[in-house]
Order: sequence, then structure tokens, then C-alpha cells
Amino acid sequence: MPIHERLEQVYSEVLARNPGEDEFHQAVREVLESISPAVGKHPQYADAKIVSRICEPERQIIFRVPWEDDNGEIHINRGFRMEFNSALGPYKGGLRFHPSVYLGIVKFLGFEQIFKNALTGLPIGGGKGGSDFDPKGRSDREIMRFCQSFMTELHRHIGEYTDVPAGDIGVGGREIGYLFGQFKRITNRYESGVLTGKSLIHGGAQVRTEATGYGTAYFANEMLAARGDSLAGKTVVVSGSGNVAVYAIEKVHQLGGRVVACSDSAGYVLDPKGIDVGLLKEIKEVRRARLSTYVDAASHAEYVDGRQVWEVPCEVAMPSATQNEITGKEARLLVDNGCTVVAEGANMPTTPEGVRIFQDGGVAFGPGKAANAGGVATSALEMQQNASRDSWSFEYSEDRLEEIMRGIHSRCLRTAEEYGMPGDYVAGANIAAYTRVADAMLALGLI
Ligand code: NDP
Ligand code: 2IT
Repeated sequence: MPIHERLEQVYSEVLARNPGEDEFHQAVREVLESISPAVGKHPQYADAKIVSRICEPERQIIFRVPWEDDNGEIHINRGFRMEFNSALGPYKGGLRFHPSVYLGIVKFLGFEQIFKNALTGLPIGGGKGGSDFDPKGRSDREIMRFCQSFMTELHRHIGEYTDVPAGDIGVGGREIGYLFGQFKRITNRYESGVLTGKSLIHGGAQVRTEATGYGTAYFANEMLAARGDSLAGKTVVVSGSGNVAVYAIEKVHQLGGRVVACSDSAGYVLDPKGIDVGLLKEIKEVRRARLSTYVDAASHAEYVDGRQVWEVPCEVAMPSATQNEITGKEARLLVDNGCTVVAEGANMPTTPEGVRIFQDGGVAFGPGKAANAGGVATSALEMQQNASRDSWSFEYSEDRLEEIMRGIHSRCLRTAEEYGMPGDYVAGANIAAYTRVADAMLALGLI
């Protein structure tokens, strides 16, 4: 898609300054395409090199993470923290532990996070971090030693008013516990607000564990409501079976839909009766086992090895595993099989070609930076509770989450409408978020 000529220049600079970082290029391109009409209408949004500044992280931290496995062998991983933009508040965003992590992944995630966080309306800037460490098959003590080594460097860069990490792929409650323990030990400060996603006993917030998945389901329901429909009675497919997927499935069921399939990187489970969330939690959160063991306890279900979950027909799709899991091919298959709503639980799970196919096919497409913002929004609520040494009830917190997701949904639609692209959630999300960040930066002067 063509973009405004001033933005084309910025994009060329991004390519030249960040060679080989394909995912980052992809994320930047999408935002620049979306904001072209805003820059055309309000040229100040491209003044003072504001677009170039937004595309350049404020600070990039790369560090060595040495650790020892249970056999005494030494391993060296690479740690990252991308402190991308702090115009709206302290850097905020998760940590990902996965062997695919490199600079381009952390930069794309940090860039997306700026706009996602702006959309929540809460006072949080954008950041992201992680490591190319592979937690699969590692013992609990190995995970602990890795987290301690990671935090031994990271602690000097983070803080309640500076940068507040949380979880992402491969980083859940257990890892946040070990990270917080090491932070506390090194700094001699019980600074709960330095990390979010903590357990309730250390100042964690009710609903943070559930928030991303629940929020994505609420967002899907809002998208359906905008079309005079709802999740009730809908057949849904969710990819992944981690934190986001499990709680997306739980909330879809509570809202009356039925999730018939979910997946991991090896294959998918098809359960026509509806995925048993209790069983899924037991497998993933208690036993930390593979998804394929689902059928051991649910013999009516089928495990399909080595194939993609998108071949299962559905009306609503919620990609909740990883980036670029829906290419043009999978998008075409979903449209042909009657899918009418896509809400992204993961970050950038659909390629640009996939997005085009959905939008051309009349599918309501909710991009991750809007649909999965419930996780980071609830992290911001955790920060509020930590700052006031308070803790809110589950019901109150869930009501806040639902209200925030409704707000994001209507902000996207309203903005898309205002710029003459009714129903285009991608344009709505990017323009609403970009203009908020740009306004905040312009008011701060040249920094
Ligand atoms: P988890 O580690 O809990 O689960 C990840 C799931 O995705 C697993 O089922 C995993 O399968 C699958 N997966 C991961 N990488 C790949 C891959 N390369 N190919 C195929 N499947 C893969 O992570 P989360 O649920 O926390 O995160 C899922 C997505 O949601 C990510 O895109 C993340 O950035 C995004 N997100 C997370 C938020 C959060 O609060 N946790 C907030 C907003 C977005 P396997 O076990 O086989 O690897
Ligand atoms: O992608 C994301 O929004 C997250 N992984 C959650 C970030 C956070 O700070 O809660």
C-alpha cells in the first residue's frame, strides 16, 4: 500500500538503520501506512522529525546472561531490554524467553507496545525485553538460575518510575517470582511496582493472569456487538495453549461461545464438545506438559500432529500463539470456511497479506495492539494498586478490564470513522494511538 511521501522517507531510514530486522520493518510499515491519512490531514504529525523519533528507541540494552545447568555446564544467552518510548509514562512491556528472540523481535514488540499502551488511555510508555533462552525441558532450578542471572544485569535499568517489565512468551508467574526475588535481594528494596504479573502474595493484581485472554474475548464480543451479534453460540478457534489462549477460551465459554480447537507449536487438539479449560490448565499450568496429553484424559477429542489449527472451520478466530502465524494461505482458508471475526490475542500474528485478505473478505479484523491490550492495561492497574499499597477485588478488577476494552474498541471505531475508513480497526487503532503519542512528544520539546 502506498504511503505519504514524508513517511516513505522515514521508512527507508528505518530499513537502513535496522538491517535484517524483518519483524520490526513489518510493524513500522503497518503503522506508517495507517497514519498516512492523519499526516495528510494534520501535517504537524510529521513535523520536527516526530515520526523518525518514534521509530528510534530511546535506549537499547543488550547484555550477557551466563548460567549453569543442572549438570554443571555453562551456557551464555543474550538478554535484551528495549526502552522504546516514555512520552506517556515509564517504559512498560513484557519479557519474552524463546530461542527465536533477537533484536528484530524485541524491537517489533517494543514498537507495538508504544501504541498498544497509548490506546489503553493509561499512563504507560512502551518497552519490551527478553532473551534467546529456551525454557523448554529445563528444570525448575535451571529456570530460577537463569532468571537470577538475567535480573542481576536488568535490575540497574528498571524501577517503578523508570521501566516496569512483565511476562510474555515463556515468562509467567513462576519466572516473575524468581525475577522479583533477585531484584529485591540485589537492591534491598521491596519495590512491588518494579514488575507486574506478580503473585497475589507479593502485590500482584487480581485478574492480571486472566487479563489478556479475557480482554481479547471481550474485544471479540464488542466487534460482534458492533455488527448486532455476540459470541453466544459461536464456534471459535484459538491458536496457542499458553497464558493468553487458556483465558481467552475460558472467557469465550463464559460468554456463550464454544472453542473447538487450540494448539501448540507441534499440532492442535480438536474437541467438538468444547475445549475443557480445567483440563487445559492442569496440563499447562500444573503439570507443564505438552498439549498432546489432552487426549489421554479426553478420549473423545483428537490430537492432530504437525498441522495448523486454522484448517478447523470456525466463525471467530483468535490467534494467540506468536507472530506471523496467519499468512495469506491461512487467512484465505479461514475466510473460505466462513470466519467473520478475527481478534488477535498474540502480537502481530497476521502477516500484511493475511490482513488484506481478511479485510477484503469482509472479516472484522481486530489487531493485537487493540484486542490484546487488556493484559498490559491490567498491569497498569497493578501499578496503581502497588503505588497506593492497595488490592482490589476480582470483581472490581474485572469490571475495570471490561470497561477498558470497551473504551479501546469504541476509540478504534470512532477514529476509523473520523478518517473515512469505517470499520477499519487497524487504521483506527494506529491513528488513535499514534496521535496520542505524537501529541505527548511534541509537547515535551525536542528530546
Ligand atoms: P505462553 O508462553 O504462555 O504460550 C505461548 C503459546 O504459543 C504456547 O502454546 C506455544 O506453544 C505457542 N507458541 C509460541 N511460539 C510459537 C511458535 N514459534 N510457533 C508456534 N507456536 C508457538 O505465551 P503467552 O500466552 O503469554 O503469549 C502468546 C502471545 O500473546 C504472544 O504473541 C505474546 O506476545 C502475546 N501477548 C501476551 C500477553 C501476556 O500478558 N502474556 C499480553 C499481550 C500479548 P509451545 O509451548 O509449543 O511453544
Ligand atoms: O504484549 C504485551 O502486552 C505483554 N506481554 C504484557 C505487557 C505487560 O507489561 O503487562
